[in-house]
Amino acid sequence: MTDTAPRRALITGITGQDGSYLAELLLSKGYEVHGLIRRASTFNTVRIDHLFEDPHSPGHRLTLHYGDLTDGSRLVTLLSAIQPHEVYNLAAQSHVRVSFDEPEYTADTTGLGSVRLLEAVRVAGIDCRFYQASSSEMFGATPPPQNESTPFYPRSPYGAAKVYSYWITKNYREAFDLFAVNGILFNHESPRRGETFVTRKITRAVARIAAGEQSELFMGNLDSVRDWGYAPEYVEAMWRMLQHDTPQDYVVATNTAYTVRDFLQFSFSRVGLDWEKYVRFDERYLRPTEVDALIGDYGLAERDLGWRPEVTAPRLAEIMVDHDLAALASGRGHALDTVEWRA
Ligand code: NDP
Ligand code: GDR
Repeated sequence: MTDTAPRRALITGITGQDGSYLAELLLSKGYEVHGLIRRASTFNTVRIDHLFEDPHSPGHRLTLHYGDLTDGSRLVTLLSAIQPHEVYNLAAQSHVRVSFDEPEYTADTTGLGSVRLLEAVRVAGIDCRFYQASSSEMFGATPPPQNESTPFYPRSPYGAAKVYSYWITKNYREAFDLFAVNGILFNHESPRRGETFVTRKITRAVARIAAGEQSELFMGNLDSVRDWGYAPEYVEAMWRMLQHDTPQDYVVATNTAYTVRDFLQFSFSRVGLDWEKYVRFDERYLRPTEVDALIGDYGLAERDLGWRPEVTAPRLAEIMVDHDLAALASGRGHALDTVEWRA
């Protein structure tokens, strides 16, 4: 390869919230981007459709490949064919509440999926840098603030699976001298956030209530404290971790703390409504074990990577409500829109 050839990246989970923003970032930096997508009976690429290029067109830089983190041999053939310089493992069954319903599948995808991908890198003999999407959920019951030295105490099958992936990534770094890092990201949101995560569930409901299309919003535990950041800023931190001189694990957070109740208040007040008039309790949204408080400390990422966040929960709620209002007004209220990037 010559110095002028583009760098190649493989993103698992490219159809998800983070995968779509990361693909945009890497394409904007001149990368050739390859994404792993799951075969589905309907299209599942709505978050990246605006990036799609006809594979017949010369110079196209985004290529999608069918595959699955549960299919190890496919990962080997894919890595051998692509020969990426950077691999970002973002794929996962990422919903904490759902992980209690599907613990074994969550372990298979969110846990074992990571070792299948690492092993594929090793077996295929790829000289690449590897990013693992680790999570603040690993801290679970350990009180905040949480940093890179905080002990893990997962409180869900999802959290436990992510702890496995964290350690196996670290083990491949130490055992095989692989440049493999864990980004321990706290909750991050955007207009592309999945509709069953709490922030997006709230902002979509606010838009629908403001438009007279919905009258109630059923919620679970409003007392949870979270450190919510903005997804486009967080994918920049992922990329910076792989450009650093040495492989190192980093917390990515905003160091701010708000409750679910606060996020309700920020979101409803954006449209001049009082949230208490609309929100009802439904125990189906409670978890068997809850993570009460996650508040990060991004000091190491700031020192080593020069990364710092700008958007925190109050502004995030405005961005998401404004987007969902616009989407509803234009008849796209159901969609995970990428409209802000099409403009
Ligand atoms: P999403 O749920 O939006 O995206 C998950 C992605 O994983 C989707 O592309 C999904 O594909 C894919 N996927 C799921 N199962 C498989 C599988 N078996 N094989 C291949 N692909 C699969 O997650 P986010 O973008 O929010 O998060 C990205 C990663 O970061 C996840 O690993 C998540 O656990 C982790 N994380 C997220 C945080 C957050 O606040 N967002 C915080 C910390 C960590 P499909 O579209 O087909 O379903
Ligand atoms: P989380 O995000 O579990 O932190 O995991 P989620 O938005 O699902 O929940 C945040 C908090 O809100 C409470 N909550 C509700 N949650 C949902 N989804 N729906 C509700 O109706 C509701 N009512 C209250 C929850 O109990 C919880 O305390 C996210 C995911 O993106 C993970 O993949 C990621 O690893 C972590 O963030 C960091």
